[in-house]
Amino acid sequence: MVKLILVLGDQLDAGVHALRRGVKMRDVVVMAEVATEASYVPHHPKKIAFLFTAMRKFSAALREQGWQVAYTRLDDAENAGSIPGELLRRAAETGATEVLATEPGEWRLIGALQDMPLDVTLLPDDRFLCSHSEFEAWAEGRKTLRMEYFYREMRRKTGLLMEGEHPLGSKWNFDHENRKPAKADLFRVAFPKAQGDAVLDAVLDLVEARFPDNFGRLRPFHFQTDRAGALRALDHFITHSLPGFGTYQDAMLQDDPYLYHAVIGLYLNVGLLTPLEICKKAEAAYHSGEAPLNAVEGFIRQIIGWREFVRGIYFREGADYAASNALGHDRALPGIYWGAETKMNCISQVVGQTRDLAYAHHIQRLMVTGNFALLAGVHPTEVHEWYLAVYADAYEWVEAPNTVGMSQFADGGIVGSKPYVSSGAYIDRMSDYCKSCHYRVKDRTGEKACPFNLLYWHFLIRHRDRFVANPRMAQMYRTFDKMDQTRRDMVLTEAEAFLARMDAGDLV
Ligand code: FAD
Ligand code: DLZ
Ligand code: SF4
Repeated sequence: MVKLILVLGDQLDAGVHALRRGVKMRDVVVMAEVATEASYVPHHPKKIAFLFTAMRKFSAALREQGWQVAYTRLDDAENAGSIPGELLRRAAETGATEVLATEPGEWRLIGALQDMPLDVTLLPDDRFLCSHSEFEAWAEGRKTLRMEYFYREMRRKTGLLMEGEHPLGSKWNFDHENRKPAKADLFRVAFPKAQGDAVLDAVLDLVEARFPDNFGRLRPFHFQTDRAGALRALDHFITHSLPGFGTYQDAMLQDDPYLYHAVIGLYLNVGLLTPLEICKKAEAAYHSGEAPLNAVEGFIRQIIGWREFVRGIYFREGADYAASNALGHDRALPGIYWGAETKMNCISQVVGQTRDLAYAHHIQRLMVTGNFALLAGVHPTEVHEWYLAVYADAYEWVEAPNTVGMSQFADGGIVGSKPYVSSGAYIDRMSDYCKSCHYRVKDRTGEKACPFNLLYWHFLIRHRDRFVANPRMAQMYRTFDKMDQTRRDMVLTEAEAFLARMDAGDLV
């Protein structure tokens, strides 16, 4: 009897579990552009266009391979508007009662599929290196879960950068050689821009008409939208940027949004690339002398370490994780995140880049927009929804642990051992933003004091009881305690005044 094979927008891999279990001559693949998925947050128009174009091209490739595909476009008159609705419609059309689905990357959609009046089998998403049960077994009995130890297990499991039982170069982690500031460099090879085609053009027109008010610029659109293009982007990164990846991983330059980053997260997260093929190419570049070990190790750690680790946390912590608010923060997300004018050059640059490109690299997300939201005490759910909306690579399983956990410390320390907060000094060291800012990064108080400096102390005081005994934060408290009382009072008063002005919608 015919079965329906569900392929979601972020499951565009011919080897995805549900497709492996289906029978070409018998089953019908269901793919659908639907309003619920396109609007559970106001996704960046580039993200929607990327996904719909990649879905359309993937469905055509499946047909060429002999699959029968029932594909629904967003503007089809019969579109039921949701994934369960589309499955029910296709079930009625074909007489199918069974659905094979690969587990979605979001509790919301898992729940919706489990509640359906059809026989739905959720198969493990084995595009990842670590299954839920393997993560559970690793986490079991540990007081704290730290990525570094998990990562070593993944190195052993994959054999990447290993010499027998030992890590290549005798160390697991080469980060002490990384994280240097970068200089504007005329010779950095530009990120390759994809050419348009008829499928993309039709989707761009659709997205323009249907999502006119979503934050973000739709055009120009340069992302790749199929596997061949994603492979080209990966090869470009391995050849031109991987050698500088580690050293400049944390650097930020206002005229260079990508620096030495890979810009492959969006392809990897939808299945156009696989984690192991990426890591093997990076490893090969080390062995052929094209990239140094500090770069290759650092890059591979992001993929088999951080990426798998945060996924493990998301599924281990359960459906309520994304709503965590351990620090009790309740400020509304300021308008500057949606492009309202600001005198803080770092925020203006990162939000502007996000609006134009649906991309910001890790340190921009963590130490500029994330840091500011945490210092200002913004409600973590609002921060989470913003990150889920604005980046082309954002899916809840990876975005929520990074935002709610790593960036906002709203999970109380499951992902990270201390909050990622810093004054303006860190941003000044790692970027060229402060040079052209209205505020003065060296000023701790006064009219031109950098708001990150004011809010940094404000945050430490607000949460003194929680963090004063944390050994990784003790130095911060000692520095504050050494300030004279008048200075301390002034910092707090000015921080309060800044927050009040921001809440009132004044230009800050
Ligand atoms: P590179 O810097 O070149 O790194 C290579 C790859 O490593 C990435 O493509 C990604 O697959 C992986 N990676 C690196 N860091 C992480 C990490 N912390 N967690 C998981 N994978 C990682 N990443 C997402 O894929 N989706 C998200 O929605 C997302 N939201 C984030 C929100 C916040 C607040 C923060 C601080 C980080 C977030 N990240 C997210 C992690 C990271 O910022 C992005 O993976 C990275 O910026 C993507 O750009 P890139 O492909 O150029 O990555
Ligand atoms: C993000 C997204 C968007 C914008 N639209 C669709 C869609 O129309 N159809 C679809 O199958 N998937 C879409 N997605 C991806 C899903 O939201 C994603 O599969 C879940 O969030 C689980 O990760
Ligand atoms: Fe950002 Fe402060 Fe530097 Fe201005 S001075 S760019 S607000 S860190």
